[in-house]
Order: sequence, then structure tokens, then C-alpha cells
Amino acid sequence: MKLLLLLTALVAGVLSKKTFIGEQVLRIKANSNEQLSLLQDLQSFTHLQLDFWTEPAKSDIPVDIRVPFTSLQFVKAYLEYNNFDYSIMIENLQQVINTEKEELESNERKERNSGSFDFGAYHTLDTINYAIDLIIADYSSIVSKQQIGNSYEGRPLNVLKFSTGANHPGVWIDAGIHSREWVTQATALWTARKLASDYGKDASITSLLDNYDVFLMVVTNPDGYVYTHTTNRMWRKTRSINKGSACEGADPNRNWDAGFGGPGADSNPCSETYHGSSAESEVEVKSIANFIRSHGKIKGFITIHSYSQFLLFPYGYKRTLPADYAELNKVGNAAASALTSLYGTQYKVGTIVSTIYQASGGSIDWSYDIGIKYSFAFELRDQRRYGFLLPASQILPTAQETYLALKKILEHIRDNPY
Ligand code: 0X9
Ligand code: ZN
Repeated sequence: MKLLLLLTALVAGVLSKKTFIGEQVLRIKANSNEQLSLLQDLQSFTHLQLDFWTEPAKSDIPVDIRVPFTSLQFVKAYLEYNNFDYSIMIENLQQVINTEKEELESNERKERNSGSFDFGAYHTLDTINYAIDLIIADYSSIVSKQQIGNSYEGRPLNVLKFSTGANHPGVWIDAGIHSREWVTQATALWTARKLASDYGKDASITSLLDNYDVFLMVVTNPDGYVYTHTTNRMWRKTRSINKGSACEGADPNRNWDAGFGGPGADSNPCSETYHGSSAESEVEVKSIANFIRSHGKIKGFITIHSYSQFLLFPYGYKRTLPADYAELNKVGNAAASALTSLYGTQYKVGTIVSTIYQASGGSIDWSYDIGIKYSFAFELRDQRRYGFLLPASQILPTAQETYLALKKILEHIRDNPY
């Protein structure tokens, strides 16, 4: 009996959902370096349990902070006392999350009943996997699935391979390495179908796939993604257990072997930017790194994040400009212009360190340093309103505009072999 009670409590504890009742997301403008450092001080008060959606690193980028109910009064007083310009970006976080979940559930019910699939909606991992299998079935002559490992919790790490022949060089694209960035997995899924259906129809994609393989990982952090559905919508990291800490997970975009453990990564397992116990300690990262090393002919590496509307290239871990700065900057700007041409969405283009902040252990720094010249990171929509909780109505426009930028980069890779 005692055991049963204990088990029940354990199961309830493990399955218990994190609530966001009374939480708000504040948008703060730092008007001076002094204010910037006051925000960095705020970040170091770990007991406040603040979740910095954007980092206090540059005064021209607003800092968005998710503030738990119990810290709200203090944080607002701190901001007012120090004369900050701030606004409430999300007034009732729980409500936004509830609405998103209701929409997802009613849509998935509809899809099950009608046997359809809506690319303009958010989905659970199972449904995404089902949609991936449909794409493979519909385009089996060019699309296949390749398992490159298992996640920490044992889920298959699957990569979609678009290929028309053997021994082609390849381009890598991943999405959702940060699990809460839901528009990225949705964009990647739409992109998968689009790439497949454009082959033989669109001259540019056809000539690309006649010469290059594309590897597309739609859900790069599946454990985290499931966790954002079951337990905590705001989960960013992997789900690995950290020895000696009650906090779980490492930031898979601080875990690559590029300036590992340097500035812009945290050694505290409870931090959202915890770098992990060593480079490639996270099996999701190690599996990709191994795959890319063993492939040997990957010529482009593109990672898709959200949010802020940036198109970034190396470096993040150091201030040195990459040797290919001029070319990467040109390609990045051409890609961003193509993106903007569809709906007017504005992107900022530049190195990670000059555009956002110094961050070590990031994937595109690693890929660049092992010789993959065309290494880019996207930060998709939006810029000011919803952050990670981008409404599903924006998935298709986001995916469509992003595709134009991806195409520009892919064309450049195709036309500039090295
Ligand atoms: O901090 C990050 O990892 C990225 N921003 S996010 O809000 N999506 O977490 C910045 C990515 C920069 N890219 C790399 N360092 N690869
Ligand atoms: Zn991210």
C-alpha cells in the first residue's frame, strides 16, 4: 500500500504540468550600458527564476523576460526604481498557452477524423512523425528516412534525406534543437514537403537536388519537444539528467565543440544556457556531429531557431570575423532580401556576436570550424508580439518566406562548389 502511494505520488510528480498562472512576459528597453548591466544583475538573481527569452547583451535589442507570478512585484519595482522603459509583452501567459493547446487538440481531432493534415497548425511529435512518413510515401523516389541515433530518452533521431543519386555532397538543415521554438519544427515540416514536390517542377530545386543531397532534421530535440506538450511549454533544453543536480537538461546550442564552456554559456545545470558536462555530452548533439563527420562532404549547415528575425553566421564564441565574412554577409543579405520580398518581414543579417550576443558552443561555429563554409542560423518570426508562442496562423507565411531565403543559400552553395 505504502509503495502504491509512493508510486502514485511519483507518477503525479513526474507528469505534473507546469502552470504559468499569473506569469507575464515583460519587454524591457535598456537605454544605456548602465541599464544593460542592471538587467544582467537581474539575471544573476537566480532565485527569481526569470526566463530570459532574449539576452541583455546589446542596448538596441529589447530584452524579453518571462517572470513567474511570485517574482513579478519585485521585478516591476526594480524596473520602475531604475527608470526602465518597459511594457507588458504577454499579459496572461497561461491564457496564450491554453488557447494554443485547445487549437492544437481540436485540429488534431479534426485531422484524425478526416484523414487530412494541416501544415498550418502545430502538432504533437507523433503526428509530425506520421506526416513525415506520408511525405516519404508520396515522394519515395527522392525522400527517405535515416536514423542517426537515439535521443536521451530513447526516441529515434531521424533525418530526412532528399537525394537523386549516390555520392553527392550534402547540405544539412536542422530545426527545433530548442524544443520550445515551435514555429521551427512546423516550418521544417512544410519545407520537407515543398522540397520534395518542387523537384522536377522548380528548376532551381531540381538542379540543386541533381547535384546535392539535402539532410533535413525536423525535430532535432524530440525529448524536449514532447516535454513542451506534456509538461512545460517553455522547455528549451535536452532532457538529460545532470549528476548532482535536481535540474534537468543542457542547452544543445551550447554543447558543440566550438569554444565550449566560454562566454555566453552557463556552468550551472539549472540555467537555460547550461553547456552540459562536456562538449557533445548531449547525445542529440553527438549524433549529428558524428553523422556530419562521417559523411565527410557536407557543404552547408543551416540551423533554424526562433525568434527575433535574424539571419546569422559565425562567429558566436569569438569576436574574430570569419575568413569568409564578405561572402557570407553577401549571401546572407541576398537571402534576407528574398525573404522580405514576400510579406515585407524584416531580417537583420550579421555574425552572431555582432548581431545578438557572444555565445559559445553553438552549432554553426562548430560546423564552420570543421570546414563547412556555408554555415547559417535563422531566427524566425516574430519580433515583438508573441515570441516563442507564435500563433499557428503565422506558420505558413513564415515557412513560405523562409523557403525563399533557404533557396537563395542553397543556390549559392550549388553554384560555388569548394
Ligand atoms: O542563443 C541561442 O542559442 C540562439 N538564440 S535562441 O533564442 N534561439 O536560443 C542564437 C543562435 C546563434 N546560433 C548559434 N550559436 N549557432
Ligand atoms: Zn533557439
